[in-house]
This record gives sequence, C-alpha cells and structure tokens, in this order.
Amino acid sequence: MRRSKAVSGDGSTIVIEFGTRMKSIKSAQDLAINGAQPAFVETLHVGSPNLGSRSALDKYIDGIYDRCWVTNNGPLVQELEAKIASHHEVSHCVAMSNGTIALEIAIRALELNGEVIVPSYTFIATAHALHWQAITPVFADINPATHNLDPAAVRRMITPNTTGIIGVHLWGRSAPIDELEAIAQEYKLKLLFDAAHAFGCSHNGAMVGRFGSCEVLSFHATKFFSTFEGGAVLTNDDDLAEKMRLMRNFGFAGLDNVIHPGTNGKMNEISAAMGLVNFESLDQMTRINREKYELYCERLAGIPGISVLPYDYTNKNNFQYLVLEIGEDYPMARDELIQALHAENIRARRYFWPGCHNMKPYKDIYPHAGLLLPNTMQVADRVVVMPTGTSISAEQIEVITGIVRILAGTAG
Ligand code: T4K
Repeated sequence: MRRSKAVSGDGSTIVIEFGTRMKSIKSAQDLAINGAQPAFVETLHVGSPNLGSRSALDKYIDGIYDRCWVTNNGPLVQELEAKIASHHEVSHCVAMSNGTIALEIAIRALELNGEVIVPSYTFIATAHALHWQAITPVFADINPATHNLDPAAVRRMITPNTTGIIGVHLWGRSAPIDELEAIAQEYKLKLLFDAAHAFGCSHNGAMVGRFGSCEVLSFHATKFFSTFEGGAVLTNDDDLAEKMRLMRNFGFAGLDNVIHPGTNGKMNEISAAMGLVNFESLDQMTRINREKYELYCERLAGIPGISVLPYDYTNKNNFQYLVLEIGEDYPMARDELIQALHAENIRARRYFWPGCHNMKPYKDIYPHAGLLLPNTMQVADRVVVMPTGTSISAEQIEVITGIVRILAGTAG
C-alpha cells in the first residue's frame, strides 16, 4: 500500500508528517505553489493499481508453471471469463489482451463501416478503435449534467453513411441506454457500448454487459478491476461471441484451419491470474471506493465553485472515479488548481481534456468540430479527476480536500 507520511487534520489546520519533518498548512503561504515543501513525499496518482493478494497470485503462477500453458485460451482465462460473465449476468465474456483491441474486434465483428457516432468526451481509445479501422468517428455532444452522450445530439449527427453508435458509460455511469437503443432501432444502426469504466455497474437495476449488441470492458492497470493489461467483450449474442473468439485468435478454427480474418487479441494466463485474484476483492474495493467518495463529498461540501459528480445510488457503482467540476465561483481557474495540486505531489488529472476532437488526428479531419460540441468543451474545461481508491488513505483525503479549501480561501 502507498504509505503517506502520516497525516492528520483538525479543521483549518492540517499537520503533515514526513518521517521526522512536519509541515502545517494553515494558510496559503504554507502551500507548495507559494514555495513551501510539497504536502506529500510520494506522488498520489489517479489510477494507482488495485493489486490483490500477492500470495494468491503466486499460487496461480505456480499452476501456470506446472501446466506450462501460458496463453491461447488457457484454463485461467476460461475461468475468469466464466466469473465475469456470471457477475454481469450475461451469456458470454470474451477476454482480450486490452480494452482497445476488444473495442476494435467488437467493431469489426459488427461490420461497422462509414461513420460511427461517438462522444468526443472520452478516452482517445474509443475514437482510435474506429479510425484505426478506416471508420470515421463522428463526434456528438454530451449532456453536461451526466458527461454522457446527449441523445438529441446523436440524432443530429446521423447521415446516410452512419452505421453505428458507440455509447460510453463514462466514469462508470451508464450512457442513456434506452434512448440510444430507440435511435439505433429507428435508424437501423448497430449499437455497442464502451464500458471500460463500468465493471460491476448497473443500469435501471440490470448489470452492464447486456445492452446494445455488446459491451466492452477494460482491465488496464488503472481500472477498478485490473488484469495488468486486459479487456473483454460481454454479450448475449451467441454468434457474435463465437465470431469474436475466432477473431481474437487469427481466425483459427483448428490446428491448420483459418476460417475468418483475425488478429492477436488473446489474454495471457498471468493476466487472467491477476484477474482471478482481484475478483476475490471486488466487494472490498467497491466499499473502499465508496467510503473515499463519500469522504470527498463531505469534506468538499460548501466550497464555492466545487462540485463532485454524484453517483446514482439506485444502481450498482464501482465508485472508481472521483470527478470534480470547477465552477466560476472557485477563485482559481481549473488549470491553476491542477498546478497547485501537482506542486503538492497530488497528480490530479484533467481527463478527458481537450476532447478527442481537439487531438491532432481528429482536429486535422474536423478543424471546426468544436462548434457542434459546446457541452463537451465546457465540461472538458471544468473537470478535475482526483486520486482515490485503495491506495489513498482517508488521512490523505483530509489533506487533499483541506488544500482545495485553503486554495478557495474558505479555510477557517
Ligand atoms: N475506453 C475508455 C473510455 C477508456 O477510459 C479506456 C482506457 C479505453 C477505452 C481503453 O482501454 P485499454 O486499452 O487501456 O484497456 C489511462 C489508462 O492507460 C487507460 O487505460 C484509461 N482508459 C485512461 C482513462 O487512463 P493515461 O494515459 O492517463 O494513463 P497513465 O499511464 O498516465 O496512468 C495513470 C496514472 O496511473 C499514472 O500517472 C500513474 C498510475 N499508474 C499507472 C500504471 C500503468 C500506476 O501507479 N501504476 C501503473 O502500473 O491513461
């Protein structure tokens, strides 16, 4: 576990212990941006991996050595797939080497081409998975309240060349699934979901995984559920699952028999072992994330210009992302706040600034896309994602939120 140098807080005064050194933050002059030493010796990251029991992992690795079977649909991959499918209440989990390959294979298996509508406010992999396959990502605007696709904006972007929609369950909060399903049905479009953030989450009481034609998970090191690198496609469509199983293994249907074009998207046994270990900690990780989220909410309450993007308690959440929005009432601009936090070794992130449409590969195609994406631009300029999860202690959150409060000039 990350070991902050013990930290305690008492209202307006924060006392931080670094080994034998102490730093008190009582006012702005005690902040690192004003020349004081940083609050933390070690950098606090967004996305520090959740690593389950080392001894449990060692046992799995012993088995891998004993069997001398390290990849190509090994027994641990199959065991992990069964557990993930059951957890998400779907018929099929097709494990892959990472979430991006899983998206690419799903897109290809669904035979998308021409134009596909996606949000610009997402990790670049969502757009790249299309562009990489010579499909044009068409960016639709989001609802600023949810950060997810705005169905009305999706409708506006449909053309005769549109073949599909990729909804993203951003921050683990479900996209407007019902509305997107209605649009897809009306225009005869394929619909799939990038559920990279949504492991273990639900929509209207039903687990993510069954919606659209399929849904794609990421198990990257930084994700709630990690296999170091990894991903999967969840689906209830037997034929689609079978096709993707072929595609992730070069299309092999037997020793010398290739019956489908394919690539190498296989998950290896070490990754599956890490997944099986982490699977045992799902409830614990969710509980810890939830406690940290609630602590952040409590400690940041009442600071003008700071709001925490809420989770919907009527659904299952993994509480992985702690997303702040910095409003005009906060005395610093978002980027100044980020700078101040980084100076304290708090590596907050401005995900997903500046929006995919503003990244070079897409800006070159659509130099004026921003005109149709006002909510995306506004949200991308306001968001700060804070370190949270199993590697961040409650005491560290006391300090982090204390700093945000002092920066707001509201301490004491
Ligand atoms: N769709 C969506 C919506 C996604 O968010 C993602 C991935 C994908 C698709 C694609 O899935 P994958 O192909 O990745 O499975 C990170 C992750 O690399 C990326 O997986 C993730 N989304 C995205 C939201 O965040 P970066 O560029 O910010 O990662 P990076 O390397 O800066 O890591 C973040 C922090 O985590 C680091 O500052 C330090 C810490 N860290 C990272 C690693 C790898 C550790 O402490 N230990 C580690 O091992 O993209």
